[in-house]
Amino acid sequence: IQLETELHRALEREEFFLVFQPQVALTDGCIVGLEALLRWNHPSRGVVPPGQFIPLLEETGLIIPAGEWIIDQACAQARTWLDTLPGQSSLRIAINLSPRQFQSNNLLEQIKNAITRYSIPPQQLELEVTESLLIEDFPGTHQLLSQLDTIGVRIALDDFGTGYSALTYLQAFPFHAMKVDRSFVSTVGGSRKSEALLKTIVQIGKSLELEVIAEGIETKAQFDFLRKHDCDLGQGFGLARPQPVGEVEALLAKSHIRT
Ligand code: G
Ligand code: G
Ligand code: NA
Ligand code: MN
Repeated sequence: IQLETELHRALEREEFFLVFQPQVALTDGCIVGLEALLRWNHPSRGVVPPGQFIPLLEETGLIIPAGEWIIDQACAQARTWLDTLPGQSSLRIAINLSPRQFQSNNLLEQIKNAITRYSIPPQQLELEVTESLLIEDFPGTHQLLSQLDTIGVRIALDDFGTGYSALTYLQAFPFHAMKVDRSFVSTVGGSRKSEALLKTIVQIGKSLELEVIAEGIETKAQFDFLRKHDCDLGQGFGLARPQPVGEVEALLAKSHIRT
């Protein structure tokens, strides 16, 4: 209850901030994109991890105004980087969207407004959605995702493999990318069967002409395995942790990142 009252105030008191985790091309280690991740700087508890407050934002409906702030903030930051960092003109920004935000009636407007306000090339904005969204409301969701596809933004299926993973979703919705859940990545070096499964998931994505992003890369063995098996991009603590803005700039200044 306490936390809920404080969450209401967090937005107006500007206690939320974004950190960014690099998405790296496995072929050459270049940073292709940055995933924005929400943090809450609580006045007495310090930085609260999202697992502790995103569910509460969703239950209270506060994820709608907070989500609008995240979209605006991430695009504003992208504009700053596009303007100030030489050689980063094709940098992408990824934003997580909760299923609740799709029920807000003006998600499409929010995205259009942000890309217009900050002149973000639409193909440089990626929206991450989870399977739970697809399960909830098929017709409305499909239409909205198609409208987003039409304006040119990219859509990624996040945490692939953790939910029901109906493979039909992959071709029924206009996805540009598949994010392989880190539970599969963590099996590298384990059983032959689990490695075969990871390899097969990557192949499914590739054969559907999706960009495949592996999440949760922590070791060189995982990086090498995924690269060998044709995965496009990687993300994980072994490459770079989610970082505040200033540190991202230092990372972008380096030519490439490897495990
Ligand atoms: O950053 P971290 O790994 O602690 O995030 C934990 C969870 O919170 C993840 O499932 C992540 O997708 C979610 N999350 C982080 N930032 C955002 C955000 O801006 N919006 C939404 N909807 N979820 C987020
Ligand atoms: O649900 P989503 O995929 O958006 O969650 C992203 C979350 O995963 C972030 O909170 C981020 O902190 C976390 N994360 C990113 N890289 C790694 C990693 O290598 N290992 C683990 N355990 N978590 C990671
Ligand atoms: Na995500
Ligand atoms: Mn994920």
